[in-house]
Amino acid sequence: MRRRLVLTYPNLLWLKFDPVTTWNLSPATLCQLGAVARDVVDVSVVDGQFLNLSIDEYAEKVTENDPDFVGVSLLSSEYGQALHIAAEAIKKRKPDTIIIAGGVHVTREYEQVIADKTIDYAVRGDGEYILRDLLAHLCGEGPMPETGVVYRDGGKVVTLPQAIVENLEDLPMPDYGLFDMADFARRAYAYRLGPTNPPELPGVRITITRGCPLECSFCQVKLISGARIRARSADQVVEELALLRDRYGVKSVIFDDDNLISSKRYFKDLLSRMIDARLDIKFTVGAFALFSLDDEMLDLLAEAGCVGMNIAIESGSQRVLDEIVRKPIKLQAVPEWIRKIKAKGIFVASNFMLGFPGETWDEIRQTVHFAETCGAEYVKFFMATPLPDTALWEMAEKQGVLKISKKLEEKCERWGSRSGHGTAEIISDEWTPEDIRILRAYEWDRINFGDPVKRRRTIEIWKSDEETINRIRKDTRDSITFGSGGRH
Ligand code: B12
Ligand code: SF4
Repeated sequence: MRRRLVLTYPNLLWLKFDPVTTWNLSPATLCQLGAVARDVVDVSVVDGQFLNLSIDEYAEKVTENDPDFVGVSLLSSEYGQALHIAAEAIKKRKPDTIIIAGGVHVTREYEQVIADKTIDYAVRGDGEYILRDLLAHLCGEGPMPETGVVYRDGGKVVTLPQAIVENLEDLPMPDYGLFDMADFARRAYAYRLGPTNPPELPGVRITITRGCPLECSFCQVKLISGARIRARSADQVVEELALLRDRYGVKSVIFDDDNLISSKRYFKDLLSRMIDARLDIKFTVGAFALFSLDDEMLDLLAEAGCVGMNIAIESGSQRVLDEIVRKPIKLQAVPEWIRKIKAKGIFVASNFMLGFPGETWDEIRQTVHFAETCGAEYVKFFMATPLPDTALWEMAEKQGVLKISKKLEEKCERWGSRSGHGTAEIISDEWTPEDIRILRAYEWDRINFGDPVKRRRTIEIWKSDEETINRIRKDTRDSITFGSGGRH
């Protein structure tokens, strides 16, 4: 008899109790893993977050069909604790379940993950083939994979090198049949649409590339996915979009890639094929690298159905961009690009970060001023949060301005249950993390919601209502006082 695997997301609301301000993850990752794992086991998917299951309900649902293996996925380390809660609850109900953990958090923090004895295997890096081969091994049908797995062997932890899928074109399409995608597409983003989510319901997230060759100091992507851009073929993407539309009624998507346009040729080719296929799917682009945009690409974007862009500018100070952030943006060119994008009927949101190591209070103020005046229709401020092993971490450590250390026990606390939006880890002679926390929340509120015309426009784009918006605003203000990490 074939053995059984459940692939699952824990519910991050166990740690943070506001469904409106916590990200909904895309089941595509689980469906992608399932599409390969089904070669060796029967697979099902439980998304604890989307179903908003309590810990008990979650453990019951995951174990109801008596699985042999449970694969728990965790995207970011900010919610690392959820993994341990999930594993403990599953083992309490069914102690002989083999728990395999994977995802970005596990890829980066595997030592901490495997230190928890309820977790049997941790997988570092791209999981598709490694999970399949590990399962085959555990079913007695093959050797232990040579990469990707971290496990205990007696008293010793064995750490194999990080895994990578060199050619994404070889992967099968995510097996969306493992999940009620139609329900997900209808409900998951209903609380707020707009440029950081799919722009219309039913809508889903999609990622089609992995990796980025750039060197932004705060970013962990190179460590997770490598510097080389790997992409699904344009034909595969068009086929997947058509399937999402035809089978699950999807009308819109957000392309959520690290840096979707770092290969301009690839991206233009994809857009042309989307146009030729007359997909009639609206889309937004999650973290658009403005410095790669050109007029031809902008025309193609508009024609292919792009209705919103979230552009990552990060700072309103050229010195901070060049010396600290290391992102190749020329601020001078930004307002004109925003004007051109808006002229195509594309909504522009923009991300900024505040409180970098060595940043002056005036430079922070300059960023707020730039955000307000650059033409973006919605702006977001994030607190510079150094992730371990990034250049930003090193910079902050060297300057002696890091509030936290890399020691495991402190990392557990740091990465365990707090959300980075509501915290800041950098100190300065000129400002405190609290200053940044307060500035961020109030300036976000003032710039986006102080003006009634802008407020109405945001409500319209989010397809939201006054009450929801006011609740998100209040959560964000509360995050200053209670440290609950409200986000926007
Ligand atoms: C798209 C994206 C999002 C999307 C959601 C994507 C989704 N999957 O639903 C949104 C916008 C919601 C999002 C939110 C956040 N994100 Co984000 N996000 C990304 C991004 C750009 C791509 C992730 C992705 O989908 N990749 C494609 C899929 C297929 O890859 P994957 O999920 O990693 O899965 C593969 C492997 O990890 C593994 N795997 C995964 N699960 C499992 C399970 C098992 C059992 C196994 C064996 C293997 C395995 O196999 C998979 C296939 O190869 C990454 C950058 C990156 N390259 O990872 C940042 C990134 C993960 N995000 C980051 C952050 C900080 C966040 C937020 C915390 C931001 C915030 N403060 O709110 C939130 C947290 C969300 C959460 N709930 O955890 C950081 C995480 C850093 C860290 N170490 O914690 C990253 C690395 C970007 C960065 N700044 O460096 N994010
Ligand atoms: S462009 Fe985006 S993905 Fe690439 S290094 Fe910079 S922040 Fe990371």
